Amino acid sequence: MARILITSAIPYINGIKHLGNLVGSQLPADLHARYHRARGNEVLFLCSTDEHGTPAELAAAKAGKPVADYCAEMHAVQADLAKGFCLSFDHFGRSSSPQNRRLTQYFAGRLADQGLIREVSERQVYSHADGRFLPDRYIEGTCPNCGYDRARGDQCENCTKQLDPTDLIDPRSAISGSTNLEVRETKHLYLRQSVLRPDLEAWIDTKTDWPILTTSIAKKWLNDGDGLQDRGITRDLDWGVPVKKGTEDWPGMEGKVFYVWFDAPIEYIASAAEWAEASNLTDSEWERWWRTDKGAEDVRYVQFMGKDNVPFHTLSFPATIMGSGDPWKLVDYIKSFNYLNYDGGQFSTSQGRGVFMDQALSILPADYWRWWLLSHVPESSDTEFTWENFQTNVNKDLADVLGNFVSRVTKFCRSKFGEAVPAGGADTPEAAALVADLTARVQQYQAHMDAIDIRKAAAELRAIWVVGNEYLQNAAPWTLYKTDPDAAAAVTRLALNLIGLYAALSQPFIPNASETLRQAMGLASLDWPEDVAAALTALSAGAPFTVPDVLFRKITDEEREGWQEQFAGQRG
Ligand code: B3M
Ligand code: ZN
Repeated sequence: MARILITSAIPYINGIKHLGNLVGSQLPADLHARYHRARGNEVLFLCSTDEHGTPAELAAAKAGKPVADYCAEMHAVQADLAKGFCLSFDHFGRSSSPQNRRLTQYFAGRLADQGLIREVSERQVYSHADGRFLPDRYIEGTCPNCGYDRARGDQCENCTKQLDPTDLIDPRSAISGSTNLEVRETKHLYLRQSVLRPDLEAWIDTKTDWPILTTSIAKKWLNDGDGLQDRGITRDLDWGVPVKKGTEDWPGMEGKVFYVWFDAPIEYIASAAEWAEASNLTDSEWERWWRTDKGAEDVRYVQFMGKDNVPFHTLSFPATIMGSGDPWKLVDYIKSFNYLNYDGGQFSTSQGRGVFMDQALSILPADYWRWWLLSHVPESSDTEFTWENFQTNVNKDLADVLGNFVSRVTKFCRSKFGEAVPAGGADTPEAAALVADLTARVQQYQAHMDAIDIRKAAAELRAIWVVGNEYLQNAAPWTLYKTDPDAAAAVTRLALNLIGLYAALSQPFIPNASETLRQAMGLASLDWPEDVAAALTALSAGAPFTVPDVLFRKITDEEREGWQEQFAGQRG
């Protein structure tokens, strides 16, 4: 049994996420977690909300709430939506947890002990109109790298370059819009990433199996020289992890907090500690996932994220881990994604453009979204969501192919043989050919799932559904029944067993439909078909079943047009 640690990039607390966010981290991570659990592996799947830094402060100010209250409320909202989408986190933590505070301060202390922190008297942008310093997202301007005119002080969304506020051309305050800014001196801690550059480069060079998207971004910033400049890890903000050296005060750093991108990845570890506490487990139970001196040697650690998060996960966080000198687990595989666009433009949280998680669930159940999003996940390039494509694919794949198969088989059986698996008849050469074909296809499906080639896996799963339809169409038990009821019974028995097979194989993609099918087929559990031939005899003659309600309904043209209109503007 393998042990797989899975983390999804932790979503910012500043509002409900859109489908582009969902498909770029949490949803594919869930697919991977469900698949490995189904294969009998031991999985720890963690996510959290990213609650510090300027995104949280700005959103709370906009909502007119104290930031701690705002974060608590939004965490509950996001946790609820995660449940709605069947995201099977073992724990959904909070980066504002005491565990993360302790670990973040601990790591800073370790890095300081190793001589990897230096104090820098830094020039920071101060806004006269706002009466405060403007770190990170509090400031916007033109990107010096690509010329994008809405780059933020921490990173350019357009070219992914990590920035400092003073890098921006024509800067303005994100709070007031004021350009009456002044650069003032303030003292901050810098992580000496430049010292760790050779180690990071050697480590990245061993990752020859990683997606090109991941390694190309890592190498770009590694070789640019820029990506590995020493980086400020503290900020002049109130909200965040107070700067401490382990448990001790840090002279000169009073009133400052750690930078959100310093503490956010550490929350991956803290989330495991939160999980142990919430589950009444000892520390050694989470440490066996995270410390190679305490059992994590054989853990495979996989991270999921959008491409804009890659520099922080390939360089900054590994620098924290390596620099600590402790035996923490480094990531084994980073699956990163391009962007999902919305109907001719970008999804945008700040502009309220696109479909957001709560809205999606209010119009259709989770499986419809999960299927479309995962089968169109932006793996090799950016992808576009259009309502036409959504309607076409959902209707075809889910309603016509899978749903229709289930409905025909169960209804036919009920009408001719009753609501139990029929006896009689013998296996035919066609049935044997079907088993051979499916055995090969299930192998392929597993290979794609193992490799996290999600689109290929979805295509193979769809092909597996199609093969069942073709078998049924050719065997035509409704005709056969008139001349040879026994032979028709054998076909029907096999087709009912196919439903059970589909339920097990489809569970990582469409868990609710799978559960409906499991119950309808009277299966105690959804066992992975390690042996396809055996799986197709799991339901033996006499086993009762029920005809499930419509598994997937079709999206009508009127609905599609209505939604197109409803989601054309900004979110209200
Ligand atoms: N919260 C950015 C994002 O949601 C950031 C990810 C942190 S992962 C440690 O895209
Ligand atoms: Zn740029």
